[in-house]
Amino acid sequence: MIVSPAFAGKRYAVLGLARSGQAVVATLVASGAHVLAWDSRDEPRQGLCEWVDCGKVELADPVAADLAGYAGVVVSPGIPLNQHPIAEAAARAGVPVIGDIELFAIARESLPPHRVVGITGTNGKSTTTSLVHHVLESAGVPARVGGNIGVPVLSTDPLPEGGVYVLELSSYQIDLTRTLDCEVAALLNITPDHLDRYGGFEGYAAAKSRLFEMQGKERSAVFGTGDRETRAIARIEASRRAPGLVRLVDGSELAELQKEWPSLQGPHNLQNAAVSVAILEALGIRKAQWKKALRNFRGLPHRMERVAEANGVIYINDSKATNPASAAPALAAFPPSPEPRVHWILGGLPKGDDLDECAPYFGNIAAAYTIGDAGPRFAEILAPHTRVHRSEMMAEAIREAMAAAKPGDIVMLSPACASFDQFRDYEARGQAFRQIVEALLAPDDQAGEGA
Ligand code: UMA
Ligand code: ADP
Repeated sequence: MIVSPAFAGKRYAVLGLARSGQAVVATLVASGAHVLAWDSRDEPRQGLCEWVDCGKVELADPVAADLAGYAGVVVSPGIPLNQHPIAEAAARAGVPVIGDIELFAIARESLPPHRVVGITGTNGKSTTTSLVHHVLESAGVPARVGGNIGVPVLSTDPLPEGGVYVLELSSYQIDLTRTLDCEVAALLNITPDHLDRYGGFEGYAAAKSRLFEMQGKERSAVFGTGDRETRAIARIEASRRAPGLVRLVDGSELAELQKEWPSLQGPHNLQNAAVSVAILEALGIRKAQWKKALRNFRGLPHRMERVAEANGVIYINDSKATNPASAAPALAAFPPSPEPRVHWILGGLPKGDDLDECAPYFGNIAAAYTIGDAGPRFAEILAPHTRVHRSEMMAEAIREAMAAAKPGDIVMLSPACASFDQFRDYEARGQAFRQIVEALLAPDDQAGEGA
């Protein structure tokens, strides 16, 4: 856990006691701060004493408290500040509203000398964050991941001198951060997302650009080139920094190498790899070091994860592709050779009524297997283009795909939908895919009978 004398004796209110809020309370208490904490749900309030010395925490709603004299109100990223009364209560008392990443920025001064990489974007953040981390570790540089990837940064153990914190930052987290001066900051892409929190696309893009505005002008910045908004932010940043500190990468210089990276296939992963390499070079990692490490990167679960290979057929779990825009690059990754070879399992709780983003790659599909609520609509869209099996359930879809696939084919779950109609979340859906594939491939098909 990260602690800092910078918080000692100060007062903080903490709103939201899930993963990031718990790490915030633990850090502040261990650093000697006075903490007022709250969550709108009973459960996290009642469970407080299980993870912190609750004698040192006052439980009360900061919206109703007198916040005069507080050093900050620390809000969880999932709390919608555009609607929540805490914003006004804090403004009335003249207290800044911040998040866990800002506390980390404040604590940096008392940590051993280190560097911070901040990675944001609409898609590809987790992959890029873990790839940068993997290469740093392979090169012998002490490194940690933290932030939106699911590891609250304050819960990580401080790195020794020379370490690098690799932070995945959502726009919500950036909104709550004021002074994080990343040695290297990166923006992969911006496409419409989370618009309910920003009153429109412009507000969302502006939130992302603040990561770069917080950097000193001697710092490095890396940008993808795939969309207009990202390029516009890159231009502004290039105009205020010395030449060479801002890099725009389109991946073309790495395209030849991509075939050597089994876990980084598809055009989206070329973007993620290119941004990662530019970040690593800004940190002083040499080509010989990153080239080797990219080959043995294993990828993250549920993102084009190769879960099995049998009889010349590859099984891929891309359960994290929860909308057509993120399923499209997965389809694009497997062009015909010479026949179409993707057996595409898709469906779930739909986010829209079409598959327009995937349409350019319909020619890559050998057959489609539809499941869940979106099944009937997707079957209707795909029927003119390919053979469609209305499988309804995941196990049936896999069974049918396995029977149809020939050596050289790909059986891929890339659902283009949320999972909540049939599964707890995208992770449970990916897990189910893997388990069913493994069971059906088991030598005497134990699962085939009775299971
Ligand atoms: N709460 C209140 N009052 C409210 C609303 C919520 O008290 O009015 C409480 C809830 O009861 C709950 C807590 O606030 O206990 C929720 O906090 P949270 O949603 O921020 O959850 P955390 O577990 O702290 O997770 C957060 C990030 N969550 C979000 O941004 C929504 C996690 O990103 C992140 O991994 C984690 O901190 C560690 O840094 C998740 C995410 O979904 C993966 N991110 C979005 C995305 O990727 O699209 C941005
Ligand atoms: P994030 O953390 O930003 O949600 P992930 O790395 O977890 O991103 O990838 C989530 C999904 O988004 C993947 O399954 C993939 O289909 C898609 N994806 C990944 N990288 C990109 C990218 N650079 N551009 C577009 N889509 C991407």
